[in-house]
Amino acid sequence: MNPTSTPSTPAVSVLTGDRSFLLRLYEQLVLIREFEERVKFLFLEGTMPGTIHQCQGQEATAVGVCAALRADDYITSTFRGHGHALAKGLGVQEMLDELFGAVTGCCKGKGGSMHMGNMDKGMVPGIAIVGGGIPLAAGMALAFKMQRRPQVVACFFGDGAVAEGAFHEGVNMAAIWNLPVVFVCENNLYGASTRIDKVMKNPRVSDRAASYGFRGETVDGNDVLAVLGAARRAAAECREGQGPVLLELLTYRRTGHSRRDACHYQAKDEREAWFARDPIERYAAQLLTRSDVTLADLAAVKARVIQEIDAGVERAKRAPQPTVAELTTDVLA
Ligand SMILES: Cc1ncc(C[n+]2csc(CCOP(=O)(O)OP(=O)(O)O)c2C)c(N)n1
Ligand SMILES: [Mg+2]
Repeated sequence: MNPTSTPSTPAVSVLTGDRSFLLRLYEQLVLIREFEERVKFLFLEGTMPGTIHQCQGQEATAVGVCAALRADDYITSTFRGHGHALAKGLGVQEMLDELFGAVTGCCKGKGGSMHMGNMDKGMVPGIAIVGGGIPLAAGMALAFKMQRRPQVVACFFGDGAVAEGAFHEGVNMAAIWNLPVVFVCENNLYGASTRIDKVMKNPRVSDRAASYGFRGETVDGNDVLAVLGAARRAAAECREGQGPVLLELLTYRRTGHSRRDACHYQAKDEREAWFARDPIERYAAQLLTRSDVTLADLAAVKARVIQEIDAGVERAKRAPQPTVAELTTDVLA
């Protein structure tokens, strides 16, 4: 294995790829954006409890990576996990119910926004400790390897996790044992309000892989097909026992770090440049270069998504809340 960075080239062509698969990717991107926008509204309106960390602008990282995985592969996520969850196949209803604290939520209403997950669908509930998912992913991958199961773990984390001790320990362990982990750094340039160049002398995250002896790659994280291609290559290498792989996905958070953050630290010209590279608009423009995809097709996808969310919110508002008797069930520590 050659521990160097390679430029990414999309493995899936928008012109020759399967139409329904490509439209499904579009649907997932739109679903994440619309879900997040609705959740923001519900939160600001005061209908929804708790706080939220949202991923508008980063949809292509979740969709591209999860589309490269199999149903029985796993992901680990962070406090910013709504997009990862939807992309891994969690349902709108179980997620909205969870956000409303209902017993019908994916974590029975006890996890909320920051701990979204469903083990049956291959998502470990979100881990809010920055970098906390990295050693855990290495441990899961070690179990897969020891049990000779052909599964892969994709471990999502932010640029803020890269300077944590957990990153070094988890990544190094995965490297020495060739564990099947795709480390996915969503580099959105900021850890809360701190810009990456204030905390990294070498801001190219994928370079770190070479120092541990495995392959790293920097990818345009706002190009869903580029992400998909890189993630497919990485997952295949992991399945062949040539893992781990580090993918650095360059992207941008359009909203504040959490809902109370007005995001004043992002420069106007920087925001404008990234907004012009919006992952959904870019992918829509790519899709429309096909003769068999029309604006009406894309509008129909969006209408379907909005309808699903509308119905989900109405049900979630009426979903049953846990009783006091359930306070200590499923509590392990
Ligand atoms: C170990 C640890 N330190 C600090 C925090 C507080 N905190 C929560 S999110 C965050 C910033 C994380 O930035 P990044 O990893 O880049 O993820 P992003 O928010 O950009 O998705 C911080 C410092 C935490 N949750 N865990
Ligand atoms: Mg970040």
